[in-house]
Amino acid sequence: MIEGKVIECSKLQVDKEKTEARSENVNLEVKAKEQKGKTPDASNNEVCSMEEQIQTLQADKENSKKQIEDLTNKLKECKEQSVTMEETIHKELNDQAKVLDLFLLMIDCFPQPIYHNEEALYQQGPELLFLTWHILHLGVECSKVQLVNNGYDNVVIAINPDLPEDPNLITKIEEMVNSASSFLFSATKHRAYYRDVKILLPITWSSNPNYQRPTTQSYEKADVIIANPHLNYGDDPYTLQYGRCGEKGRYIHFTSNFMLNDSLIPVYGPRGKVFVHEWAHLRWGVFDEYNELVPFYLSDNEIKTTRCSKGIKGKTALCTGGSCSPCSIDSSTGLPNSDCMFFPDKNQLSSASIMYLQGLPEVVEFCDSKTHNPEAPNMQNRMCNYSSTWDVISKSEDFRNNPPVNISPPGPKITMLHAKDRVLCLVLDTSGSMSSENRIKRLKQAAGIFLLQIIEDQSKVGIVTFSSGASTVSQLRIIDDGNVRKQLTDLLPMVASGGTDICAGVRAGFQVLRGDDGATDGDEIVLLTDGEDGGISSCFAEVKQSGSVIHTIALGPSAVQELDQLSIMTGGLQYLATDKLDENGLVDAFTGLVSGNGNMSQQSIQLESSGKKINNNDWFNGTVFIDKTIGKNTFFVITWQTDMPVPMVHDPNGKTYQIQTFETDKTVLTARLKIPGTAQSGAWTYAIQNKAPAAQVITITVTSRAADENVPPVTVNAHLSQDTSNWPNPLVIFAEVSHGFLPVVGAKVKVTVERPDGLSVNLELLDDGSGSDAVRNDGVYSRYFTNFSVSGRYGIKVSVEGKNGVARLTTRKQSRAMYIPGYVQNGLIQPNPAKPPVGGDDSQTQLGSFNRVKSGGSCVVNNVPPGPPRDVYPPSKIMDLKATIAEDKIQLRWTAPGDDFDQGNASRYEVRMNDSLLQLWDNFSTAALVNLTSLNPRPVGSSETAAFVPENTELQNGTTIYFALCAYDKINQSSEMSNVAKASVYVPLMEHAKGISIMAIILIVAVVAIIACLITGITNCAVHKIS
Ligand SMILES: [Ca+2]
Ligand SMILES: [Ca+2]
Repeated sequence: MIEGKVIECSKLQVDKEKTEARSENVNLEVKAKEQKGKTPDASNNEVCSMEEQIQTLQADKENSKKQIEDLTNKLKECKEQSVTMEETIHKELNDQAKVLDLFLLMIDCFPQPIYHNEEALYQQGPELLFLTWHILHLGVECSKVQLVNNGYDNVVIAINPDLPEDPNLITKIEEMVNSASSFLFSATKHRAYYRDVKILLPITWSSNPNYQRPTTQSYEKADVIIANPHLNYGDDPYTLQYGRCGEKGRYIHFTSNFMLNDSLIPVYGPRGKVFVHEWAHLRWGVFDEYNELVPFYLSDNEIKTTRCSKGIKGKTALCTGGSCSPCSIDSSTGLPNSDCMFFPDKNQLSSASIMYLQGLPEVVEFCDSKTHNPEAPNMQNRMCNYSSTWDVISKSEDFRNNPPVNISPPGPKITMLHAKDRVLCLVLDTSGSMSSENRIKRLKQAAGIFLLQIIEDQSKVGIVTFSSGASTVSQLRIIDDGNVRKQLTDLLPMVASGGTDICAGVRAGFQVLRGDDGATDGDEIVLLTDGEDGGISSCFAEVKQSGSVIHTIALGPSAVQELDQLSIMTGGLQYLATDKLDENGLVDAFTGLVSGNGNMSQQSIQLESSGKKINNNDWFNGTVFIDKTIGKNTFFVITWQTDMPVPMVHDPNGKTYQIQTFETDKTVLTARLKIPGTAQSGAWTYAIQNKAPAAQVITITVTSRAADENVPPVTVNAHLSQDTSNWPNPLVIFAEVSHGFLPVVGAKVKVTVERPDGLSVNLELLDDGSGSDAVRNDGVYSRYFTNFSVSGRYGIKVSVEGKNGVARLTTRKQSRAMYIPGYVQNGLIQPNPAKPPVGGDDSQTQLGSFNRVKSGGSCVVNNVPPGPPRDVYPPSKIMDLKATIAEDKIQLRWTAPGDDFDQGNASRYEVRMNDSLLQLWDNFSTAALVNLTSLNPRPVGSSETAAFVPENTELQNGTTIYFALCAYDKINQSSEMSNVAKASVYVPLMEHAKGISIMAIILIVAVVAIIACLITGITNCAVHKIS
């Protein structure tokens, strides 16, 4: 072991020493809990439902107060303990055994948010608790799907409004769900089936008395989307999955051609089986076991197909135009040349695996620990640490409380829901505190932008205000022309007084929402408050019953914390708007409130949102790029504090819009310019001069809509990994940048985190496949956030800038069902039609320069300890280690992690090697150490290289060495062990035959870093050829 090592760098989850040591602590804990008799209900493990439990607890104050107190006290105790422990650890660095024990105690304390089901975690054993540290940023968005008594409820399959009405599509979906349900039941070994599935039909389809109204379901939150991509890239079914192993994905996407065209069944397999393949990506966070970029690998100098299980038999061949020939071998690598494909036998003896070839008739199981192929250079091994898919699936939350049952599951109940236009009520706080910080006026500015620019045509909108009581300002009005928008804006409140009764406002809002059809199902409330209200939980039950969605906006630092529970329980958005005017948070909240119906051409898009304190006679200048995908309904809105500034806007052709072309409102302190027609694409500049005698904050907001209803605009979806959190759990900030369904890569994504202490933190989100970013170049940009100062609400704002020629479209490469090239039947290869070439190649669609700004919502973080921030975060796991052998040297490459996950600078590395992958994985700490003492870690995101001549290992033909490393931070906290990189020496056959000495020839070696490079999509990473 290395001197001074606190935390052993190894495969933490199966570390036996720790497991045993931890068990004792766990037992003590459990006993203590039993004595107290205050164990939280362990009946449901779904995080969402835990949150609901908390909500219920909060609602039922009598019973829950004590429980919450107990839990809080325990956490406090733990944290106090942990401070002491941390200090002790530093003192006792040399006593490794003691240190280990202390650390184990520490992890007892840390990763336990109150809402997490502690009892269930303890029962699962220590490794799970340890895992929670890493997986707590579970899931990308909280789907409402639940597995209860072995049945999945509330699975939503939504049809895109662009698809023409087609009853056959409904039939095909029903068939798919029915067959998937029984297949799922057998694949999960009698643990799960689909019980309740809802198909959400678009508003454009004709109505039917059998269709029901949606409640909290929407296209945007659906588990499965049926839609046609704007650019044709084929019909591969895929899951948008960007979490780590075991984390949920966002949605499954099927094209209508996939659903309707039966000629694709031989290619992907029966739809029900494909659905289960994708469901495993979505629900349990497992990955594909094939690899189109690395279809073959060498094992003991034999060519193997990248697959799971190894029991799948077939032939390799090169097939073109229906005729097949044997594959040639690349003499430099020993691997088949490109275009060589593996054709599975139609009939197999092996029944695994669904994540490899779900289409084969005999494949009905996931690879488990017996059938798993840990050698295969695939995503599953790389992302899930060489665990089998079934190992990951069987440990998922779903199956903690759903043991196998001996029943024959009933067929799924399938309900049709018919989407409708938005029905929405603004429920606005006018209590006395709203007069401070100019809030009431700012509310009128921001809500005005919502009513005039954001809310979609044909929506119905009402307005309610509340203070000590509630009053209805406007019943529902249909937004069918500019006049209604204007009239509603004029009704926005301007006076603030009285107390804060949020529930009175919500109830009055429900009353307004009933105005059209007597019901509140599927309707929306936008609830804004700045105040404390002890009675907020009194309407939680009513809210849950209402079937409506509540979006919350917390204005200022004092808004009641339980406010967020209303949005969490209804699946609404939650925003923080601080009083820092230059952040423009209140406007960002309102501009984020767009429809989730999937009709992108209707949606308003925010391009710019910024503010600045400008001195007398100084200028506020900037540039906004309007790209070709947008331009209709383009507005420039300017706000100020005291005196109207003088704005000017120049279009790309040099035309200038002067103050006279703005519509100004000196009472609400707003000037609005509407660009007629479709705004010219290109660079628009603005210049605003402060004419006030003193400095004032001036803000600018630019919004627009799609230029062409058939071309989706470039959009950003920004969100946090969690709705609520407990220190020290890190948050992960995500931004998906896309054009239709295609990822946009190469954009610059900046984020501002507003902290409750009033300070902001700026970060850049990255799409580089390191740190929190699971997949490189997938258009999903992310970063850890650990810079917590005090408990309270943290708000996120994301700005995306695309530069012409740098930002570009790409295709999705991950989490797809495999396109099967053909089958072997009776010894003969029967090829499927060749996969159609992917349309819309990267260069075809020029995006040009673009700007987007989007609020990423907010998250309440509790239990942040007082005092200066403590370092409890190790470097993030290195995911991209690659190894190559050149001559007699081995070269390693990876991306540097930070001191705290992906922030800062790690302090040292520990690199180890072994000739067995599994030995290295299982016993990292005892594997041979590579001496790299001279290597000082570079800043996070830098590329690191290390070259060395291995000691005691002769590099000869067939030699395979595996490498892994850990990074340590300044207080010696270790990252998880990296991916394992493989380097093999392959001597070209020709040279070998000539009898040339191995060490004498130039060995630029073969299969390298396979595991690491799957994601990069760079082919030269796969095979290094002799030059
Ligand atoms: Ca990414
Ligand atoms: Ca650290």
